[in-house]
Amino acid sequence: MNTHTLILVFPIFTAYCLLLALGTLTQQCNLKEKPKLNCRDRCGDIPIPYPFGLTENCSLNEYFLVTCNETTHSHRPKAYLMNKSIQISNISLDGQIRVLQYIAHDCYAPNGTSVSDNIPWIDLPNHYTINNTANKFTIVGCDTYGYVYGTRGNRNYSTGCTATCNTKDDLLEGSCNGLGCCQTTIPKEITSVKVVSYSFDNYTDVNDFNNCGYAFVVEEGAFSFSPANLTSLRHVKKLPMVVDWGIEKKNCSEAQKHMSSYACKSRNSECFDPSNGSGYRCFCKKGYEGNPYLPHGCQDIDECKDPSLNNCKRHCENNEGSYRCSCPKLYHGDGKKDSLGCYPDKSLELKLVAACWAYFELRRRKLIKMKQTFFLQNGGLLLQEKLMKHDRSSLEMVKIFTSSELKKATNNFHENMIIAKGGYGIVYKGVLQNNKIVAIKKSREVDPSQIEQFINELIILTQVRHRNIVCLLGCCLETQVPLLVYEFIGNGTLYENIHNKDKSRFLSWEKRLKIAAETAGVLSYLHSAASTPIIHRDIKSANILLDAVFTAKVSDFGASRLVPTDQAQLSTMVQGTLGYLDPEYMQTSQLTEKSDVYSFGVVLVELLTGRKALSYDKPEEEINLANFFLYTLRKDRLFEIIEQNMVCDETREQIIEVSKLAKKCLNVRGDNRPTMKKVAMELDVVRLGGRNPWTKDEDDQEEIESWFGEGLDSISFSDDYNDSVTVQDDGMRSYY
Ligand SMILES: *[C@@H]1O[C@H](CO)[C@@H](O)[C@H](O)[C@H]1NC(C)=O
Ligand SMILES: *[C@@H]1O[C@H](CO)[C@@H](O)[C@H](O)[C@H]1NC(C)=O
Ligand SMILES: *[C@@H]1O[C@H](CO)[C@@H](O)[C@H](O)[C@H]1NC(C)=O
Ligand SMILES: *[C@@H]1O[C@H](CO)[C@@H](O)[C@H](O)[C@H]1NC(C)=O
Ligand SMILES: *[C@@H]1O[C@H](CO)[C@@H](O)[C@H](O)[C@H]1NC(C)=O
Ligand SMILES: *[C@@H]1O[C@H](CO)[C@@H](O)[C@H](O)[C@H]1NC(C)=O
Ligand SMILES: *[C@@H]1O[C@H](CO)[C@@H](O)[C@H](O)[C@H]1NC(C)=O
Ligand SMILES: *[C@@H]1O[C@H](CO)[C@@H](O)[C@H](O)[C@H]1NC(C)=O
Ligand SMILES: *[C@@H]1O[C@H](CO)[C@@H](O)[C@H](O)[C@H]1NC(C)=O
Ligand SMILES: *[C@@H]1O[C@H](CO)[C@@H](O)[C@H](O)[C@H]1NC(C)=O
Ligand SMILES: *[C@@H]1O[C@H](CO)[C@@H](O)[C@H](O)[C@H]1NC(C)=O
Ligand SMILES: CC(=O)N[C@H]1CO[C@H](CO)[C@@H](O)[C@@H]1O
Repeated sequence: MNTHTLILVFPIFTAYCLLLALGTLTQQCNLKEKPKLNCRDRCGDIPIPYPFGLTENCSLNEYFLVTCNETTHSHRPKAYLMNKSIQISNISLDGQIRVLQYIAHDCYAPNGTSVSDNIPWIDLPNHYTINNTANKFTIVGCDTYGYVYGTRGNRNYSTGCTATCNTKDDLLEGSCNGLGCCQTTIPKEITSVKVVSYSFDNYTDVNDFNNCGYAFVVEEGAFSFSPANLTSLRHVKKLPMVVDWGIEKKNCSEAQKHMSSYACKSRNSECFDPSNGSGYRCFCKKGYEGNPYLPHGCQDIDECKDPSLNNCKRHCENNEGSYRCSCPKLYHGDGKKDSLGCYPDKSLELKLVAACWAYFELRRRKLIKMKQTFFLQNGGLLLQEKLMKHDRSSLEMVKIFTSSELKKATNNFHENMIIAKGGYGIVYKGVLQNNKIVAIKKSREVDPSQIEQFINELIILTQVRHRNIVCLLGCCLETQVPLLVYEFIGNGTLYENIHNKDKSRFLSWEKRLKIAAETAGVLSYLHSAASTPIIHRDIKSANILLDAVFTAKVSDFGASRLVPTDQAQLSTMVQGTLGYLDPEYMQTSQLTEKSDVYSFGVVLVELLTGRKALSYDKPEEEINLANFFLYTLRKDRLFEIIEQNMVCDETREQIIEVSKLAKKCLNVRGDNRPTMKKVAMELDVVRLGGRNPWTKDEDDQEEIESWFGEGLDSISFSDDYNDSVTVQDDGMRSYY
């Protein structure tokens, strides 16, 4: 694109980007429906949604009038339906209320005379019926039977059950089928109930542990029988019962004939035909939520905000009443999770969007002088340059956070929020506004080389997504030092989990094997599957994070390098961590993916032995774990250094296999080390319990000579490993 075209297209970009910005603005200005003007919408802590109301002008009609009694000082305010004595504990717009109803009790003195009893009843107003599936008639007692009487229209119904027991030992917690407790369903669509409890023998036989019987209609799930209830119910006055409500005793088609009185006021509401007894109800249409009884009550649901409401893979566009899956600008496909998804689409558009973005960066820098300095200092240009070079819409995946957002999340980078400190910087725990917990990495100093590492990590992590790689959520470049925002991995580093005695107890051999296999898998992926091979360069237990189920998550790509596909080797400044560092790379500075294999070998040994890669408190020959491990292998003393609590008959074979594999990874010559792909495959084979088909013939021959204290030159190697590998390896070669 030459400068000419740029000048032409920029105004168009401006308009385009402004439109995008406006789009998000209108979405944010979501008008929330308020209750009717000047109407209170609660009674104490009970919400009172329209059509219910606390005054006549606030409720749809007298049937939805709620009386709030706030005069009792010692108790919370109580809500009553109309001006009757029906107490309400909850109102649901789905057409139900919860009513607190008295329970019947019937109590006797030890000599068999009645002490107290009551027969409560409830008579519901029009448009209310007792729900027959959500409630159960219940009897509690050991010498007890009882009835529930109900009326529907002018018909009477009654049903009942019997609860007895001889000793308290007969009773079962949570069981209500005749022993001390019985339950039965109630007739449907009744509008009034009366409950009565009777006794067979005035509790004379069971008086030592039970002298009362109880009867009540209760919401199923609100009462679970416990033997203690034989006495404790004496002090309970009311229990909840579910009551259905509707608007008028009409069906929908009838109600719609009189629009002025039709209660489904919201444009996006639907009428629901009545069940007998209660009237019709209103619901918000699919894709909307809110109060269908208010003119603007049903509001569009933003399905894109909640991943469980949409099935989009990446890009979700909300619209009135529904949503649409699409692909970001540089992708094609339908964006749905289960079908095509999105595929990268390298086209001219990519360059246009990149240019648009660059243009806005330029503008922003003109406007905000402070942030500009930081942005530049923090590698903003470098980022732009790399993003453009890598021809990917990496921007899609990375959110640009504002500095204030992250300041808030970390309580202004408070000390208490620090979860890790290292040479690279400080990692804080942060809580974003949506309560999502994140880890925020902050460079220690304004050191250009460190900042470059940050940008490097940013670039790399935008190129790869993998379940075993810590997920980068975004970055912030407008602070003095750049900040990277990651998903929060809760269970610490592998290093802590191995070397902290309290934690290592939980790290069984099985889990260690899983972690090893997952780490190998992801390294194999980075080396081969990713579009441009990536060498991590700093594999160590401290860079492998674990989540609550011990899933490995490789992190810290600050030192990583993208290897151009036409170059298998890359000459770089030697970087890494002592103890894990590939000795060959240390000598030659030739970076290949085999350096990661060596470092991974050290991690394997760490998992096997529970020892640190370098332990200066040990005798000299044991300081370097890799060397010491190879030494013990040679002396056939492997099990002397294996973490003891892991060794048993079932694991012994696997431990030997993994040790052999570690030995191969630690080969001083990179060429003789297996590829990460092969390591991953072998670990999988070990995990699945099978014998590895390509290792069985080479055990006896010692392929690695000791090299401590000696120069590399004086060592000879056998190449038998390579012979057995080439066939398996063909698939890999094609990537390079
Ligand atoms: C109800 O509204 C009418 C007219 O708006 C008003 O005259 C009346 O006082 C109101 N009643 C109550 C109880 O607020
Ligand atoms: C509120 O409740 C108290 C105690 O239950 C009762 O004495 C009082 O009369 C009630 N007030 C109203 C307005 O119903
Ligand atoms: C409420 O009580 C008043 C008088 O106390 C009565 O006139 C009115 O009819 C009652 N309303 C209902 C719906 O029962
Ligand atoms: C009231 O009902 C709503 C909707 O059914 C429910 O979410 C809420 O937890 C209930 N509140 C109480 C106090 O039972
Ligand atoms: C039974 O006991 C109650 C109180 O325990 C007493 O008031 C009543 O008189 C007694 N009745 C008889 C018949 O003993
Ligand atoms: C049970 O009590 C009732 C009322 O107190 C009394 O009439 C009846 O005789 C008593 N029956 C027995 C078996 O004690
Ligand atoms: C009774 O309650 C259940 C559960 O809440 C509900 O699914 C059902 O529709 C209700 N019955 C009526 C007639 O409203
Ligand atoms: C229903 O019971 C009530 C009293 O509980 C009684 O007055 C009425 O006559 C009964 N109706 C029928 C149809 O039996
Ligand atoms: C029944 O007993 C259990 C256990 O003591 C208690 O938690 C529960 O609240 C009781 N139920 C009622 C309704 O009193
Ligand atoms: C609604 O009710 C009217 C009268 O009760 C009846 O004629 C009509 O068929 C009903 N419509 C439906 C859809 O049930
Ligand atoms: C309403 O009642 C009538 C007559 O009792 C019955 O035929 C009909 O099925 C009932 N409708 C519903 C929705 O229960
Ligand atoms: C720090 C932390 O979250 N530790 C947890 C690691 O995982 C084990 C097992 O799931 C938990 O018991 C620890 O609390």
